[in-house]
Amino acid sequence: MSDPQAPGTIAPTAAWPESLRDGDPGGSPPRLRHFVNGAFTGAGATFDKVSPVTGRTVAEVAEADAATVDAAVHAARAALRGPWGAASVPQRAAALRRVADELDRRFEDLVTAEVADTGKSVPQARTLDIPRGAANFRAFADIIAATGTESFTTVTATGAHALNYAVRKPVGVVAVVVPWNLPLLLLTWKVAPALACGNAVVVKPSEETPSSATLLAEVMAAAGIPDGVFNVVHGFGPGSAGEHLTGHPGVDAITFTGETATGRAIMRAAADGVTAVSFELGGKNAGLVFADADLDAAVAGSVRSSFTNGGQVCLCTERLLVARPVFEEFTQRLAKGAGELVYGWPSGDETMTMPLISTGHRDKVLGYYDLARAEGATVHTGGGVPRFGDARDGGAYVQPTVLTGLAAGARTNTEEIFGPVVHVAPFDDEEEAYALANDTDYGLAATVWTRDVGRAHRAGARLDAGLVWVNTWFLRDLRTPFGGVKASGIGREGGAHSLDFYSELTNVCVELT
Ligand code: NAD
Ligand code: 6OD
Repeated sequence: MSDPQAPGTIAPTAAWPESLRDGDPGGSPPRLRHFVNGAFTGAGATFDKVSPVTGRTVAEVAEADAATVDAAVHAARAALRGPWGAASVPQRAAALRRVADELDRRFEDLVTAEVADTGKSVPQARTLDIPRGAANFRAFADIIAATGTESFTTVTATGAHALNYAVRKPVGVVAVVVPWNLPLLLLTWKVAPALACGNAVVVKPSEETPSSATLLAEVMAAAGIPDGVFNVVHGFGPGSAGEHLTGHPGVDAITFTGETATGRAIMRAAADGVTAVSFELGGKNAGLVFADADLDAAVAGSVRSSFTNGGQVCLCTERLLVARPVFEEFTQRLAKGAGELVYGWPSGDETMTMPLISTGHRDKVLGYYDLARAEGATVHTGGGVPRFGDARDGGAYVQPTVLTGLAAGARTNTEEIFGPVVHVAPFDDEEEAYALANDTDYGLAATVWTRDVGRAHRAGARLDAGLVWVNTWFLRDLRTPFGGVKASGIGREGGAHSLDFYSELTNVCVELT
């Protein structure tokens, strides 16, 4: 019997929109191009994007050289001198809503593109990833329309009387550099507020996930966003599009999501131009399970927080700290839950896990599985590579893995792995739980499972993290501050915090007497 989820049915070339195939409907891999000043362009060097599911080539992608990046930055600058630069807040909010509507219209194309690039399941792409594209644009249309600026009536000791008020202006040309784990979600999370504030953007998607950004360019054009306001350059980081863009003197601000080490490199590049940066970086997030927790919810929530998207979410829990009285039962049930995650093909309705983004990343994660054993860990489930006996054996899968027995300072317990792996350790009291959770260079997110309402609030105050979820995980309100402390980031985005990064405030002081 033929498998309805066999590679042929998930291979993108048959299903991808014509525009991604560079006029070749014959089924050869699509050629993805840059989008500069309202037109697709891309002669010159290319690289292959391969499927994490099968290892087969899914797209040939243009790689931007310095001249292409320069053209994109200049197109963005020119767009700011055109109608976009003169657009009012209601006009920009309306433009964002048109983009959201167009994203809804292209919803299934975007699902196809995202699944082809990442190997994530179609159900996850439909429910988690792709809806956030339109949601990000609608949220920032609402936020910019509803946000005023501060004003003060000033009376000085000498009797001067003045009105002070702030005018919000775009920063200018914003470079948007994003990773591969939630490609459209993370890209639009930055592009939407940047455009809401009247900027023009040059985006550099990850070399691993070029497709949804390319489709977003089509969406922008269809929504009537003027040429040059949204530009896409494809390529790698060092010595390629990423470095050309973040080191370009015409860039006024850089917003970046990715590894902490990359953040350091971009910060150095930004120093010359004293360019503003907003960084959403790595994590080694803790989950705290107290003895009074609803254990069913804590186990199910921890399976979700550690293994969603193959553990490739910056917010994923890699360190679980569990009250000693429930430690054994919790660990056993967590390992059972992890072992029961269904691999499937991405198009399968029941599929709950996914490959890692590449065989290179798989090898890094497997290296940590080996290191954990060498550091003395007990492996409760996983620890290796699943075998399928079909085309997925050419992909980048690893088994969801639950570990115990590591010292708090072990490398496996301190370095971000970014895969489906979690270490579980016991604690004896609340103080010890906070101390262990905070004993990390990172500080992005923490999750707390407790029925004690006082402890829920104490945890929020005591945990060194930008986000603390209590009895839930990755529940988002786009108006709230999002970002990390310590090595997990610089600044906050979300709601008014995004507006503060993507705009400049000029204070105007008018003498009234
Ligand atoms: P990465 O840092 O390797 O790459 C991110 C982007 O930066 C890519 O587009 C890449 O091409 C580009 N890049 C790489 N080197 C560059 C350089 N020197 N100059 C300019 N651009 C460069 O990260 P990744 O592997 O794509 O993503 C995984 C990482 O992202 C993890 O560390 C994860 O925690 C982090 N992340 C953080 C958040 C957050 O909100 N804090 C969200 C998602 C992912
Ligand atoms: O939900 C968001 O807005 C967001 N920035 C999520 C980041 C997830 C990291 O992988």
